[in-house]
Amino acid sequence: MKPMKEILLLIYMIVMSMSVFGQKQILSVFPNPAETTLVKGRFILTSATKIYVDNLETSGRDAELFNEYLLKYYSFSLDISVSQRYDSNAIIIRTITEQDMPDDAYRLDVSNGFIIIEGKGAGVFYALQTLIQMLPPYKTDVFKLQRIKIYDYPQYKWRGMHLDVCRHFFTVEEIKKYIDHISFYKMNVFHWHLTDDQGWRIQIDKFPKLTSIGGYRNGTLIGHAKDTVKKYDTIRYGGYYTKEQIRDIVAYAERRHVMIVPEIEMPGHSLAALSAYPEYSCTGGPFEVAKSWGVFEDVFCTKDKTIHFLEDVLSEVMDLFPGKYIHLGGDECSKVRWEKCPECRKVMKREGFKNTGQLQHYVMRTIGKFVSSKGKTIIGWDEILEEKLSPGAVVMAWHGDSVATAAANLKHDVIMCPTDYCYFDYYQGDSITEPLAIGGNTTLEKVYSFDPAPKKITPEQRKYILGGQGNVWTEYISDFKQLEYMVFPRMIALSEVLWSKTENRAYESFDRRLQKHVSLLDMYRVNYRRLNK
Ligand code: TNX
Repeated sequence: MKPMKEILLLIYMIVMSMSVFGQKQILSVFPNPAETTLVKGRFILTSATKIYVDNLETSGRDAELFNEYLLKYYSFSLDISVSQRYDSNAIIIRTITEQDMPDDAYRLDVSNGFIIIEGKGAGVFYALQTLIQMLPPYKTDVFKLQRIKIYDYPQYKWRGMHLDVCRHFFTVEEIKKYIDHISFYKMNVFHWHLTDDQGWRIQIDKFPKLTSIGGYRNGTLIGHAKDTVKKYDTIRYGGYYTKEQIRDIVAYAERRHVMIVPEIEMPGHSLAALSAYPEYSCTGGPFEVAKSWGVFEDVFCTKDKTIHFLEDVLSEVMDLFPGKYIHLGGDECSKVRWEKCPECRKVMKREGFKNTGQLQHYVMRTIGKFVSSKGKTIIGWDEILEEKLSPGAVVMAWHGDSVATAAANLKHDVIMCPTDYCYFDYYQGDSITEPLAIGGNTTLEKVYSFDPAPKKITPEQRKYILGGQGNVWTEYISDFKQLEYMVFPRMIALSEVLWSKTENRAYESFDRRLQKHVSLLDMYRVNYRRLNK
């Protein structure tokens, strides 16, 4: 028998180690912050806690969003004011411009009587996302927060999520929710794929038929495009965003420090536009908005008339989106029609081209020049590398390392989204038990193992890798519930890959933190894929 004192000491040590374990568990923040120090003690946040900001227009707006969040999930909000003198029991928020701090960095100090937040750029907003993730996953009006010091900043500046709203349409409310999800994990780009064969989704005043005709299809494929017998329903399907709705969404995203990159596809994936305006094709049509998925042979003709049409469309698009980038697509363009088209032949002769592949480059370069003349930067899928890259074009590398390295070598910025790691339309588990998807197999662990820097890249080329993004093509994603299922939790893994330092990343710790984090997702009623226990 051990003496009583020893037993008591043993019990004390077990209890202490449990509480330390408990403290560690508290910090299930995604993406994992750069530097974290746990301090003994707690900060008690209640409805009496006050927020002091240095500026109502900048940090004040971030604080308001924090309040909206508190109100939504905990039914109370805090008093916000500008002040130089602080009572204790307060959150003090300051925007800083320190030169030696990385862009969008922040400090979050949950200390005795105060929570102090300092952020550069979007840093204050990010600090508040970290704080939010530390709050309890149930409704209460007393938060016992672990004291902690965090210094945090991103590794990559492009941390994006893409969404295809053409194959299936998502409402304004759903798009806003998607933006909420993106910004919650400190991601900062929403790549909005607005036009494709199966639907044109953006109002263009000069060409109203783009949406009235191109916005709707007369049925949709049932099952998989690879099924031997193709079956379709006969339900008219579609929708589009008005300019007013788009402006509203742009402002919504801006408040959450998310830049929207609109994509207008050309010269391929353009059947919806051609159904509305067949005169911009090679054959004159008629065409039907596509009901199935894949690559179609009817694409924009390369004649001047079509180029002018595209420029007019883009002028209206550029007016709507204040961001620096316009995505012009450029992927998967069939050359079959161009081969036989007298108008395309004329362009080839005039430009001295030997093959139709050069026409693809011609469209991207001509339109690219137009877009650049308006002060914007163009982005294209990596097929734009095939002939010659347009000046200043950013390459979205979906085919992986070799195209990315080639583009970086030419001193072009690159966004990484290789299919194997970043395609969230791919299966995330056994295709027999998962809901129908396009194919592939991209598990959570696989996404977590993604390294945005291509394998054989030199330090010089590496500077051109802006970051990466998850792509969500929606052929087999017909509603928001399924969208969340495909995105969660893989997007969380990607957010960490793009934000956190490589040395702070280990799958086991990620998995452990995630087990805890999902209780927050339950509170938000996110339809995430259950974790493997
Ligand atoms: C390829 S990725 C496409 C899309 C499809 C996707 C399905 C890219 C630039 N083009 O049109 O939806 O595969 O995964």
